[in-house]
Amino acid sequence: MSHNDTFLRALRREKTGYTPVWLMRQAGRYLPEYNKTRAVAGSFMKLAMSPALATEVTLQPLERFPLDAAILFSDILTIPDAMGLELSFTPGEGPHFAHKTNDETSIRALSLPDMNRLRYVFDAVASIKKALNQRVPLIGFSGSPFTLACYMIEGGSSDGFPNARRLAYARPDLMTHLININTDAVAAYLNEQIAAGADAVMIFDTWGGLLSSAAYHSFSLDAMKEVLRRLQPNAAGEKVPTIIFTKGGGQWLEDMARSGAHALGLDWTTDIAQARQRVGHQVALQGNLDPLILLTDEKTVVRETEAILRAAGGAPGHIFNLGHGIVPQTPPEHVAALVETVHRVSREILN
Ligand code: 1CP
Repeated sequence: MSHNDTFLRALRREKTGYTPVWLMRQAGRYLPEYNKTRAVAGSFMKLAMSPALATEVTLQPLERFPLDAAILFSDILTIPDAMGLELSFTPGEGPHFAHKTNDETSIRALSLPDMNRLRYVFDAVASIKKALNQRVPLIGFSGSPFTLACYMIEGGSSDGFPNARRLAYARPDLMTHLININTDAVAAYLNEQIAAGADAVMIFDTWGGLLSSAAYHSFSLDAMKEVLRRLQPNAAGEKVPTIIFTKGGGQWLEDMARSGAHALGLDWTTDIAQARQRVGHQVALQGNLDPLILLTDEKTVVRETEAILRAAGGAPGHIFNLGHGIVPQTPPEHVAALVETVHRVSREILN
């Protein structure tokens, strides 16, 4: 149990004195101290593969802002890297795989990676937990089976992932094979993070919203459901709360609410008051400020943050977050104003 367990209580839709807040990509390039540590490490992967440095950067945003959760510093693409695709990141250019899996031969050659190749991630979880010393809960995470497949098929980042979408429609059998392997890998990976001490886990389905509704259900949501079904209790024998986030998934919230997840992450295009009406009180909701609002001015940040808190209303089960990751140009003072506003205004609304 953490000293500040507001985040975990909100995930379980219990009453809290204020709305907890954490931010997607809260450790990252908008923080000068992150850029410094990354330069010392030499590359993103060297940073992620060092449990000591990963711990250092995970804690950096918590030293600056009174955030209510920490998130493991790692990346979703560690799994395909461990499958042998050889991941690298060049500054400003995003992820790149030396090998792609975009045809029958390369996809059939894939198999579940040895979890020992991902030991550095589980060691980072254990190291961060120790350093946090129960201050706030630690979130573990993975990409969704479909979102991982997008990067594996394109070999890196892409505008719209056309090859992944074409494969899903042209060769549903091959796509299913790839998704099944990723489902096994994601479930094993999250279970290791839970065993190492993660207090909650989140599945990032960044690209599920690119699919047709039918393909979203068969290639993304069903695979996330299967992962959730396979999650094991933690060392204390407790079920760990879960969050699923499909960017662009606003039209499927009712189905996502029946997935078995404790909470749904919302991007900024969904009205959070309407989302609550649609899903009722089955799940907690996490979100959903447009990250670009952090590039405006303090007055606008405060006004828009308040608007989301009021739209979320006084019901238990809201975790404040951005609708997607913080952009690198974000001034840290605007993040400070956001966190202060969430805590101050939600105390008025909830009490
Ligand atoms: O505080 C945190 O949240 C840090 C941990 C974290 C997480 C949860 C990082 C560090 N990456 C992620 C998840 C992640 N990675 C996602 C899912 C969430 C999302 O949609 O943002 C995705 C799609 C990735 C893939 C990835 N890794 C990208 C995006 C590429 C694209 O297609 O647009 C990038 C730029 C990375 C590198 C990366 N990962 C994390 C950081 C801080 C960075 C910046 C890299 C650097 O320092 O060079």
